[in-house]
Amino acid sequence: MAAINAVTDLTVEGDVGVVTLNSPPVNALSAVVREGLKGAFDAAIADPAVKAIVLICDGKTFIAGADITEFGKAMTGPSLQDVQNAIENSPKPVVAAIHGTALGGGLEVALVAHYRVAVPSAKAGLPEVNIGLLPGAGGTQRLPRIVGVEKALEMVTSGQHVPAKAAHAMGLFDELVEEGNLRAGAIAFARKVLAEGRPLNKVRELSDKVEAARGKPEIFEAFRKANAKKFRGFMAPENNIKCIEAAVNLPFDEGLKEERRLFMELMTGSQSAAQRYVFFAERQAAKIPDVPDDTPTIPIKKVGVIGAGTMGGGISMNFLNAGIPVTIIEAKPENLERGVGVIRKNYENTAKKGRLTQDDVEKRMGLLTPSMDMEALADCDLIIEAVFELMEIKKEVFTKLDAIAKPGAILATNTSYLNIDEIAATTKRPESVIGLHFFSPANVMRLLEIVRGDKTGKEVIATAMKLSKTIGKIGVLVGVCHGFVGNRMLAQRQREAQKLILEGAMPWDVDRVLYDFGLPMGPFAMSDLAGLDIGWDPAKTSSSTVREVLCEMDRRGQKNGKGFYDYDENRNASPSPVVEEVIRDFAEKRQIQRREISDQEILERCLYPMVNEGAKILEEGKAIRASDIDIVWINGYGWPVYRGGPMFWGELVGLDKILAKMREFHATLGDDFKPSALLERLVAEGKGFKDA
Ligand code: 3H9
Repeated sequence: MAAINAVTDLTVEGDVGVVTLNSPPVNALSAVVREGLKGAFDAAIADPAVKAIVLICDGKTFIAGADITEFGKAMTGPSLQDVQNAIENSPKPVVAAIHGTALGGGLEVALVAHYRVAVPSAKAGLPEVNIGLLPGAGGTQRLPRIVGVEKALEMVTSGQHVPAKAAHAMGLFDELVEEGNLRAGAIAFARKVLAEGRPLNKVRELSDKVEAARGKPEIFEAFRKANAKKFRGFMAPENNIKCIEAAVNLPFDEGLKEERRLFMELMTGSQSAAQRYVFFAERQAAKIPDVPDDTPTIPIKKVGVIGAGTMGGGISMNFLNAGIPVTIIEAKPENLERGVGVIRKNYENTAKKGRLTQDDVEKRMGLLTPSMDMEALADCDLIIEAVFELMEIKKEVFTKLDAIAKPGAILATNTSYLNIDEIAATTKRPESVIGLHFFSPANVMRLLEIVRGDKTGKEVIATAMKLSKTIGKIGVLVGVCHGFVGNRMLAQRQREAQKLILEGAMPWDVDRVLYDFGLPMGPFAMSDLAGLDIGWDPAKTSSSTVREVLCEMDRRGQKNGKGFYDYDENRNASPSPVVEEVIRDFAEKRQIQRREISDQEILERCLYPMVNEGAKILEEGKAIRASDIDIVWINGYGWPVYRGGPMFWGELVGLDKILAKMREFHATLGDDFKPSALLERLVAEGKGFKDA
């Protein structure tokens, strides 16, 4: 065995040279990896004993892509293209042996090999779109030549990881070899290639699949149209599509040039910078400075959920999906029955769409035990309360739980605003109490705000963080404050939106500006969707807000066809002249002089106070780092990922610019705009949030 460099070996086994790469954690194509690969292939090609070459990786995966940490820095060592040229132009057949995930640049390396074999658990994909990029090493030109234009479009714009079986069926993998036996299987395959005198297949030379789509621009137009909603605001999907178009319409080398051009356009733009930041921010969120990775965790084998309403049901589904039994509690039989019925209906609907089998539905429902007796929670390892959002009720539940739950069980509350410490104080085990704030719909939304109380134990925190992964969520640890991170910042935006409609804007102006910014919907469309009458009490109403007035007029939102907007029978919204009148009248009665409000002011008024509030949250230590706040907003509130979250975006705008506006608003509009001390300090010192 010859070591080529610190991460690459070349072993000659009879007539086969085996190039082995070992660069943890994911064999990303860093400078040292490219150097090793180039050296190993040059050596294998020069060695007369070697007749065929296998490329294989140690560790948990084949090459998972370019090294994202190198992006934006000066390149050292051989380029990826140098490596690819060495492989593709090798006069000896090259077989890529794939396990784990062959992603991005990793798959692009495999695509210049003459053959690809994989174990059944392997996956392949071009996920660059997820970091605002496109496959920039020939992937967009080679992939459609193997899998055809439609599948290539789907793969590059979704970034999906295609399982080995499907990859084999579409010709991406030439052969599947026995699990756990990749090396021997790949060597045997290479010998078969030699014995049968098979050709040196070069994907770049294939043309039938791309020719089939030539002169058919309608394929691309239809694809763009079908995905317009999903791609809204993103630049990368469009550039990926253009590359596939180039593969169809241009000779290979010209197509490569176009791919390069479109790649660089994305690479130098702010969207990819934001999405790459988010990639690392997500992983960073899992790291808690005072709760090290080796902190023991509590095994969660059984979960209890109190409340079978929308939240309780959605929360339960997460655990059932992960194969963890759930006991769900409701006080009234009809509510229990309805809650369980909704869970079943949700699963049945998923099954109808073909995303679950009937068997899967039954398996999940089989893990659910409905009960009206809190005592049934005695053997649960984790109990999550999802009852009405009222401190007195929560306290009552926790007092009971304290008496029922087994020692060491985690007692969690799904409160979105309330003080966890106050709730924990009703028990004799505050160290076991934690907030698990799920976002509605709880079985869909990826965010889990994990709220750490004053006394919450480290094992409990470590368990909650681990559990968030088990149920496919991204857990972000936050501290106790009103509304925690997400809702506390949301309150800033909501307040300004309400003020703006009295000062001169209309609800649809505010909504349009925020929608165009990239949010899924504005605050007023959101209120209509949720129902204006949530929390509205007809007995106590006093026309004190526009919303109250609308409720008094029986404008309850989408559900009865009128709210801030008017709705037609298909729930299409249009601005409501009635609401316009209500707002004007409301403002007049309060002697608010209405004026022209620009889109820019709407944006600044709604979003700058959020950045400012984020700074206060950081300053108070309620979030560990600014990037955690961004992860909350992207995954819980639909902040567009290509804008990197409010804190990243704030820096992109310029903290000095935000501070100047906050000061201006503070002088004219009052204390809602008081700049945070941290913002003041960072601007004075010319620093960013990461230095906070
Ligand atoms: C590309 O290839 C461009 C080319 O087309 C063109 C070039 C010209 N780079 O996710 P995990 C780190 S773009 C650097 O927790 P898992 C990650 O930060 C790339 N670092 O593990 C983490 O570090 P830490 C296209 C990377 O098992 C550690 O590895 N490829 C990279 O849950 C473990 O990661 C992609 O976009 C990287 N490329 O999932 C694939 N990847 O421990 C991106 C990971 O310090 N990667 N790290 O926090 C993934 O999707 C997942 O990491 C993977 C493993 C599925 C591979």
